[in-house]
Amino acid sequence: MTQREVPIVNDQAPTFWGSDTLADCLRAMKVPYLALNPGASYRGLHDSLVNHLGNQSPQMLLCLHEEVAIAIAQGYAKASGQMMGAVVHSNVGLMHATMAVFNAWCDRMPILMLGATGPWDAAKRRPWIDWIHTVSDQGALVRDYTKWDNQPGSIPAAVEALLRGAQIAQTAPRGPVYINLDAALQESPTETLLPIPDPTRYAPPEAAPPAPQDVQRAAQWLSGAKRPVILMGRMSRKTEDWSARVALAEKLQAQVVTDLKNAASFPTSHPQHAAHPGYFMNPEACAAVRESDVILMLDWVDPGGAFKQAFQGEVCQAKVIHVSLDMHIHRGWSMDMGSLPPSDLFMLCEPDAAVHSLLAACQARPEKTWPLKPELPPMPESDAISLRAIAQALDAAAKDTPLCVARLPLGWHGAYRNFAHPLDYLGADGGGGIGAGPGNAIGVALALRDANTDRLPVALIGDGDFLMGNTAVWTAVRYGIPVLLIVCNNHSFFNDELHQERVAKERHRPVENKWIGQRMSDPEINIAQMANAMGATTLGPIRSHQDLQAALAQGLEAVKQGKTCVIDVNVVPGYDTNMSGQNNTQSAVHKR
Ligand SMILES: Cc1ncc(C[n+]2csc(CCOP(=O)(O)OP(=O)(O)O)c2C)c(N)n1
Ligand SMILES: [Mg+2]
Repeated sequence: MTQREVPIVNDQAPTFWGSDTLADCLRAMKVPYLALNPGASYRGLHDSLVNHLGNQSPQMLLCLHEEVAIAIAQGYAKASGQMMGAVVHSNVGLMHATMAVFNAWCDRMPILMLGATGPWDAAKRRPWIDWIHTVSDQGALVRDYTKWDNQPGSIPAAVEALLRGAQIAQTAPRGPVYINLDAALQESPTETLLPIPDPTRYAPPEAAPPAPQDVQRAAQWLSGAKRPVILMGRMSRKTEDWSARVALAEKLQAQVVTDLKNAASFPTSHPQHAAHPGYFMNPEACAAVRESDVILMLDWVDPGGAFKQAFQGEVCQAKVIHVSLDMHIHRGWSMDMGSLPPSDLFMLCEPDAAVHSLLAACQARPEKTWPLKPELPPMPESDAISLRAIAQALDAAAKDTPLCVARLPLGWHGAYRNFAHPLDYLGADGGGGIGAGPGNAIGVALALRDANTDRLPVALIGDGDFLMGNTAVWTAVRYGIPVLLIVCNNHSFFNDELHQERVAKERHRPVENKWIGQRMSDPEINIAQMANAMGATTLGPIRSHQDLQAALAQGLEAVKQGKTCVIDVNVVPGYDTNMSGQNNTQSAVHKR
């Protein structure tokens, strides 16, 4: 037996502890990692992970903030489609975690989140600290944005909770679950370890196929349509699903709309891809929807919002086929379900399952020619670096090396870069909670590292996003996770300068004041130094095009060598895209 399998035992002490069985269960369930920040409430489990399991399968990933731990788990699921775990300490760790839990919830990403409370048995509480870290109904802190939570009362019940939690989290619509392990339970001595049931018997169900009569009806409408359009929202990372989506769109000669909130789902350079993807629908996307006679909506985020943008208050006359399981997760607290769409046929199934069935059932429509997407105007000559300049320089630096873009900054325009593979782009944070970028990117990079691909993970991150979640860099360095973070540093929470500008104009107040309370200057923050202090390879601040080109080449090379690299690039404040969600009837390509 290796040292890992042998607990270090003291003859006077019982051989095992309640948390040893929980650790065994996590191993049997093949939870690969537990991203965590420590705390006494789960010192029992912590000990079992280290001394009973040897910190392997699952391996702990120490994080410097709970929000980062959850963001890493979210990123891991985004790239791999697989679930990992996280552990957060009592009420305080859970409170830190909440923003990231909400992001994962809105992003429909599975996470097995464990937590603990001080002893529920008040007689066992240490003075003061166990009292302030024990709350009634701790799960209530996250209940409105987790799929399930539980506080098991015994070790067998905790084993069942882990198996059930994993099953629920990984069943669509997916999402985080929270299991609160009483400290006293973890620390209860036991003579023998409990046998763990075979986890494969508690696996999540296979995606159910859509009802055949629904498929027939949808296929009839789509095959007979004059101008079908497909809105592709939350789709899988599987290449066979990607190919089926392309085949369906081509068979139907349908226009396709995608967005930047979600991961890549269709080749953006395909002639049928109707509009450059954005966080909001741009005029071309709206036109494709407005002019169509049959709309196939595949788990689109805020489906009713798409109609509002496209029809501007008019009633949609097209037949609408809505494919989504998302209503199963809609509850009263959060409005992340978006606006209610009309649907003439509602297929309650996973969108990719519908795509495969529809591909088989639809008739081919005659080939059409497609209008070209509007091109961006030529990039203005300027010494200052724009997001667009970074996009071009990254293209040039990467050449034929496949990248996985784990994150894009808010001002990104969909025309800057094409996506041709499910791993080319992995979507946004889900809940619009700034600070997720670094953690998400490092979770993505961890999944790619373990998948042994030669695809290099790259994230383009706003400086505000980076500064809120930057300590994820240390975790990446600590665990040898190769990733390139390009910080698009406009020294501002610039998105909100635009909001202040809008308000000032509306109120006839000085627009020049829009930066106050938004800019991170005086003193300027040296992001490269921050990342450097955490052990990353760093470049920057980059202030010229020439240095940018060299830095990106160097950064990609560093990632190939297995390094965590952070490049601080000074960019001019300004967006090529409309990020307010308002006035979207005007061209999305407007001047800075
Ligand atoms: C947790 C959280 N706090 C505040 C906001 C409001 N907010 C939205 S965008 C943004 C600015 C983000 O800054 P940065 O990442 O630098 O991108 P930039 O706006 O400069 O393009 C802020 C503060 C938010 N969405 N989430
Ligand atoms: Mg910024």
